[in-house]
Amino acid sequence: MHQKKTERVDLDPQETSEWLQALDQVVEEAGPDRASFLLERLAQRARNVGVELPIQHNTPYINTIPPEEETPYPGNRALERRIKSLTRWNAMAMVSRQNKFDHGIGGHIATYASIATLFEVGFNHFFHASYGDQPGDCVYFQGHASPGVYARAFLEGRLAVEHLQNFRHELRDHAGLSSYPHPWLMPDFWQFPSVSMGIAPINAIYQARFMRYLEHRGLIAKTPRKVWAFLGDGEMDEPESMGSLTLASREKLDNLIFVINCNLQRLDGPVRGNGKIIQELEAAFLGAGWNVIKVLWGTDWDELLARDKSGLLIKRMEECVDGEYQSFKAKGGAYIRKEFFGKYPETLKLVEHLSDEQVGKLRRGGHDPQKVFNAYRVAVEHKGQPTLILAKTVKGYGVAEIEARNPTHQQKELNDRSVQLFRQRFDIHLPEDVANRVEFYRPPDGSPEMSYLHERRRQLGGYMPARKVLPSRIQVPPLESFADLMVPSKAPHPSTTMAFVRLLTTLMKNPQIGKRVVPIIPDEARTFGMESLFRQFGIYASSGQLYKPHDADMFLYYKEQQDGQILEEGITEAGSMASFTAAGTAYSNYQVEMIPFFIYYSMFGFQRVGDLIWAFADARGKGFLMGGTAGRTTLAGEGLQHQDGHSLVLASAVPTCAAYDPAYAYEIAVIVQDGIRRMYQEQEDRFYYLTLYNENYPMPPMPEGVADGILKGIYKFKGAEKGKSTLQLFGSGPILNEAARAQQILAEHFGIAADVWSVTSYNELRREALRVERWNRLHPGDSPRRPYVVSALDGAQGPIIAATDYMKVVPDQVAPWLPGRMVTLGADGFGRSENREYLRKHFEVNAESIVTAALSRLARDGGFDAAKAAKAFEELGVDTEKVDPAIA
Ligand SMILES: Cc1ncc(C[n+]2csc(CCOP(=O)(O)OP(=O)(O)O)c2C)c(N)n1
Ligand SMILES: [Mg+2]
Repeated sequence: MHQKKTERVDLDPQETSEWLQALDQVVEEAGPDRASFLLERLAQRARNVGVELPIQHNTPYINTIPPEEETPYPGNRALERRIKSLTRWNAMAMVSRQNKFDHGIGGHIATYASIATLFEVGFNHFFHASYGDQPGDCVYFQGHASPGVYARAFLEGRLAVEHLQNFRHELRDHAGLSSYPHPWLMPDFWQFPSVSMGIAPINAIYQARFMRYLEHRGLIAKTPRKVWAFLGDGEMDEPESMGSLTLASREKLDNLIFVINCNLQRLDGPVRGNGKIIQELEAAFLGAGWNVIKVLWGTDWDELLARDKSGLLIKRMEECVDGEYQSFKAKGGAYIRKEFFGKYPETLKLVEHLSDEQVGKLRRGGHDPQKVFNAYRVAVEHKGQPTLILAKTVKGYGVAEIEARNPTHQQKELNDRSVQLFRQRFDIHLPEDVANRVEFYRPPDGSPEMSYLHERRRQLGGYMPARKVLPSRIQVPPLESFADLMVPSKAPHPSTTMAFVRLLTTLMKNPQIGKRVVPIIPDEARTFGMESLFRQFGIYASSGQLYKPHDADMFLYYKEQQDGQILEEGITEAGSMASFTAAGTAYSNYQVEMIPFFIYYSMFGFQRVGDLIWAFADARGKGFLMGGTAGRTTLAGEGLQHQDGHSLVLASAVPTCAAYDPAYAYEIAVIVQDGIRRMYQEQEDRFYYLTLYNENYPMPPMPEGVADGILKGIYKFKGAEKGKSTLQLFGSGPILNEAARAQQILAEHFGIAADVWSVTSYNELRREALRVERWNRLHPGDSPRRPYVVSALDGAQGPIIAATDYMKVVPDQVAPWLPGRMVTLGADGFGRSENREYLRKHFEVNAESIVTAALSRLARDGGFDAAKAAKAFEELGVDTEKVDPAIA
């Protein structure tokens, strides 16, 4: 970065003046575009001949669109103001009333107060609910501005008074409204969960990209559809908010518009008290290749700026920091005159004809429909780049005693005087009794404002937000389609990862649903042996392949194509999860059912991007998360940061996520096939997490009659070969092989017969058992039902030893239903870079450890001689005094 050199001496003022005159002349005669072209060429030449030029990523602190380039407002400003004022009223009333009746229930007034104009101009002129028979724009509403969105839906007649009265009371007799946008709680209304800061920006970027993907692949019609994301300036602090900006510019996403509500405050205080958040964001977004439009000053400033011949007004605008701008609004007109305009006699003079009240009301750009409209118009028409609109607003705008104050975010109630002032401020005309009781108000049907409001929405294709789901058009392929996963594997040593890749290929070739499959990979395809998919299905690249790949003459070359099916996301689990979200909710946003598979290092899923997964569940997302290189002892050589032993624990926390830990190819086939049936054919709102391992071992054929057990979570994999078994061994994933080996050792060396069970999902077993238990609790008079895990084990004798490559708490989930029977072995603690043999010994999950646990347990129960057990430990090479891996 070059330093800005401000201290330079003008060595030849005459020459300087000639250059400046020449520039003035070009602007006058050929226009600003020509001048800009010439300057660009000059800059290029200067760089070529070694002149150092400062890199500028900021424009002056004024509106990007000059007044002369604005078009007149197309709507009826008076009626729109009336609608907006009523929306403000109802939003304020909703929060304020609720806190009176149910103190502390929460809600926000100040945020919507600042964003109202930004929403309303959109609702009246830009947000398309549909494009002909095609779904409309995707609008991510700033989450905690939800009262304003509800208030508008109420005016539109889509919500009743009872809904508003039950804001944040979902559990009352009349269904209420959720605090924030939650499709899970309001499935016909909200589309995009947005209130966890940073989730909306990254999801919006990948949504816009996925829209292009669907268009390029011919799965949806091309429309002028946009993705609008309304974000907070404080929200931009989150790494997720800004982390994917260059994807949007690289992909030329001119279907994407960010609107950042720059009220200069976050929760505690100013966003950048000592600086200017708008300038900071402008530089970052311009640097990232976005089109940036600043909307800082309202129309009443145009005239002041036009008269500012000294240039001191702009200078003053530039030198004030946000902390000062906040004070100006908090302290009012007289203070602004003194502290802002009063700095220079020239600027003070500019406002001498205005009263203090008028000075106080000089509007910021984000509160001026004329300025906002023009910014949106330019953004919508802009080609080749995503657009950022930086709209300067006031937090708590128009709410007397909280405007621009530090605690404004938390303000939930207004006293009578504030309500009175609020009404005056926005000319809110209401029947007196309605106003006094702070009640909700909707003007009668047929009134000019109601007619106008409905007509505007009719023109824009309907009401928003709204979430729609059409009947399913997906027919799941029968299990037989995956026959090669049901028979002994041809390859001598496959892994479950390889089996999955075979399944995915089969699925993608399926003539009915193959095109709906979206493989998503964060730069890990070779790790999972998926590179063969590159050539077969192509990597999505919006501009095709602009180079000849070096491996073009090879069979499996790196093939990028415009209608490629694979999303190769690069090293971003967050970005991949955002793609997974766009794909997994396409059934409702685009009415196209897509089946995403996101394949990643299992360690970097729930742990790394857990909040995005949570939002995915809220959005009723569908699809398959595939946690590759799973297992704390199975992923060898990578060590502590890579070896996952707890993603199944984290997955158990997500209510709609069914998590499985399969051992064999046929188990994967059964789970995925039934998953597609349930999610798509039956339209259940759920998704799947499957672990995939890279250990190579023979895949057995599918035993008869086990499909139901695989799906429910447990089935008997291998009964005792000889004699009646007195011991039960549970295994999952590759550790099932250790259980099988333990079965053999026990039989051959100790004459103990044991059964081996494959536990595909402790999580699902537990959930089912909890459901059954709850039913029993609520129906004490009826004969009790039995959880599946209990009935599956009918007749199975003796203690249970459960071994897993995950934490012990995973099997322990079913312990309450197996009273006193279960001993758990699992991989608690930090991983090591070792090989599998040593890892399994260290974590005590190998066959020898399983045998040890079994003998120990039998010895304690009196079923095996304790002295013999101790001797057996020696033979098995067990160090009874070794360090506990859980704390090592
Ligand atoms: C990930 C996350 N962390 C913290 C919060 C709590 N929170 C809610 S709103 C808010 C401040 C938001 O400030 P800003 O984005 O500027 O929005 P404004 O209300 O000023 O428009 C915070 C910290 C959250 N919702 N999400
Ligand atoms: Mg803010």
